[in-house]
Amino acid sequence: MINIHRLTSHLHDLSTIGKTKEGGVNRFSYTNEERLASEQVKQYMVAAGLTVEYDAVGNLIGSLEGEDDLPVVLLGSHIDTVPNGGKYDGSLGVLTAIEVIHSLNEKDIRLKHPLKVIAFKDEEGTRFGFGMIGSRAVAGTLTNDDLKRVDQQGISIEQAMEQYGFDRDQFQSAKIENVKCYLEVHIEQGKVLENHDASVGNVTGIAGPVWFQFTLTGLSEHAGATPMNQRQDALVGASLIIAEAEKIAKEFPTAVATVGKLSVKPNGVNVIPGEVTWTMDIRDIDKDTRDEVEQRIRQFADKIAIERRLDLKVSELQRVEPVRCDENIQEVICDSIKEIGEPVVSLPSGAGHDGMQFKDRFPIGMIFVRSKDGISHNPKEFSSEQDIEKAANVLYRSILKLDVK
Ligand code: HGY
Ligand code: MN
Ligand code: MN
Repeated sequence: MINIHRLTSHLHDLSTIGKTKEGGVNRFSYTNEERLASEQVKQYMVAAGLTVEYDAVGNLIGSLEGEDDLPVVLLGSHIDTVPNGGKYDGSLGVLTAIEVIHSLNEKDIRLKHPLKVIAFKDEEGTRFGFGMIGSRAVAGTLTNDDLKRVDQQGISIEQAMEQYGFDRDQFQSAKIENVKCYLEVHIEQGKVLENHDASVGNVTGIAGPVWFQFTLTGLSEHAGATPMNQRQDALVGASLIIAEAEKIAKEFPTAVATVGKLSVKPNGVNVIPGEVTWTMDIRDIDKDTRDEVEQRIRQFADKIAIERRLDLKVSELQRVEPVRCDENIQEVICDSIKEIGEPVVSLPSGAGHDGMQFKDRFPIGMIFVRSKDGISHNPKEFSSEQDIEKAANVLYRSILKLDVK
């Protein structure tokens, strides 16, 4: 079916762009590393027989005409990364989709539906703390306010777009109409497939993340001269809140709460921290559960702020609702997995993906590839060539099945 050697060589070559000394990858949106990576993927798309363009926000889009004038099937993922990320997260989905089309074209297999492969801009949200810019634009849900989000240097998304050569006033033209469905191959980033000794999986739904920034402000004072019972220590307050967030999340089987970033001011050994800022990522596959975890954490934070005479500010960075994958597409994926002689494992995704942005627009489906030890967002991220080949062939078969549905 597909040419696994071509696919794995593309994966390897792409992973060298933005490579870190720890063997990970740094590729953040609207940066030079990401531009180089996009241009490399563009070459793969052209070689596969796709007509390639950048849309108004910088999504890289490879298009293949269909035999008939039918709604378009969207494929893709992202090539931006988290800091020091792995080489499979996102990139595998983009390159696998390109490889499937390359193989279809090599076999002169013509599809009735047009296809588009998209490398979505900024799925991770690493630079602006606000992710899925590209898929929001394609869904038509990106707003002017969204473009005002800024990075740590104070550069806004719209400024970064302009610097990168995109006209921020055209961003609404990135919306894609008349779509049949969206399909994405992605690494699982967890241990479920490994625990089932399965190479590939059918995704039932995607947990929805809500991201907050908490800022606690107390009083910076002398660490030696200030008695313990007279302090307004912002870091002790933050620590109590963070520890409680973990306890609350643990009460629910599929809920997660993570503090990924934290900064202390003035950050001196002999100074009581006057201000602490941290992020909180809260998720669940069920919206009501996620809302309950969120409420309880925020109530506890309010309590700590009052008790310790601290000022608490909480700002929401992004809120993405959990989404179910389409039943028909799941059936197609499961049938394709059976056809290649693999066990069918269906599982939810704890990680977020671009497909969530299409929740109210068109049906989505996802194919997971086993992650070794469930590790991801880490240079140790790994999926085997055998598992990747199976997932690519499941995508190949699923596209053919959906083309006649
Ligand atoms: O945060 C996520 O779940 C994804 O990696 N963007
Ligand atoms: Mn990721
Ligand atoms: Mn990803």
